[in-house]
Amino acid sequence: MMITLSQFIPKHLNTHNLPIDLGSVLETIVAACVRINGQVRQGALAGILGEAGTGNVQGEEQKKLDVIANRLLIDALKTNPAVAGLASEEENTFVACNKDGGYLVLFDPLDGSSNIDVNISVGTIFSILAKPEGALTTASFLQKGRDQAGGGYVLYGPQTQLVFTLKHGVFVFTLDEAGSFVQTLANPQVPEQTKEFAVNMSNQRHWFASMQQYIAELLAGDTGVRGKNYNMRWVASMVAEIHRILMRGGVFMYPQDRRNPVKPGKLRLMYEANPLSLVLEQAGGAAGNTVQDMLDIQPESLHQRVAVVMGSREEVEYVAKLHYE
Ligand code: P6P
Repeated sequence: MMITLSQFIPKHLNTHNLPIDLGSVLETIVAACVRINGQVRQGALAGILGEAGTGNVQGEEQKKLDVIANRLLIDALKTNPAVAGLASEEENTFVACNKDGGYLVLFDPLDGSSNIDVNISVGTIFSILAKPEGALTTASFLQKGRDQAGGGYVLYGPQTQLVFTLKHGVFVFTLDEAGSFVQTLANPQVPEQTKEFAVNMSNQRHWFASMQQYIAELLAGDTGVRGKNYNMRWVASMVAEIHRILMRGGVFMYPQDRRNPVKPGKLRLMYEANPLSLVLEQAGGAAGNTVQDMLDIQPESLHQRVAVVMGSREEVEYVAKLHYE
């Protein structure tokens, strides 16, 4: 008998003595994602493909669906009294919601949006933090990834799937034809070893030496020091890559680039790397920026970027060792 999300949440909260409001915040995020799913799957039929004609704080061209997804999440979260504030990849500053709320929500409303117009999987990534005592400021959001109350994503792929953790395991739900998320997997575990890596090889000449060495060893396969052949994937949609890794192992990297040494990486710490790292660690995987565990990084700004290596523990630790030597 399949259990729906609305049946699962109260049982999970009760089993692990988690606050009711935490479950309520998760349900609000998920309800907005069901609406985003409806928009994503209409695509051209709703005239919502292509550029919005606006840019975001990242200096990126916004897609129409980026703007739609962002608005759906903000409008939904503002209606939940448990949400004190939110931060979005698409918003320059945080957005105050309900002054008595106990939680903060950070999100990338539509990750991988460069893939939207070519019908490749995209996703929503979310992070839930407890709101610290006192006035709501940007500093309220700058909490280490290990202190998240929860995190996860919705993948708009061949199936629409919700994956999340409230720090007591990872759970996978699939959206059914009636628009309900039904649990389809409990506690997936990331295989410790892998033969599959994901990186954008076109940047290879711009990486630092230790990353170039690591990838060269993978490419050498069974003729090199690693002694086995590797396969490669690159979807250019982080949610899709991380979901594949959660399901069958692998390692995903977006390394620092020598073209801009002051920029630590492309991906964002607070609403991409941290929630996905929490899911992977809860599933036995690992995540870091090649120098320290991702979840131990002390954030300094809302939109800060970070180098990313995440997935099967053996590979993440191997990369870190190369960077120390
Ligand atoms: P590139 C999408 O824009 C994203 O933020 C991640 O989802 C994805 O892994 C990465 O950037 C793709 O970057 O440089 O290959 O386009």
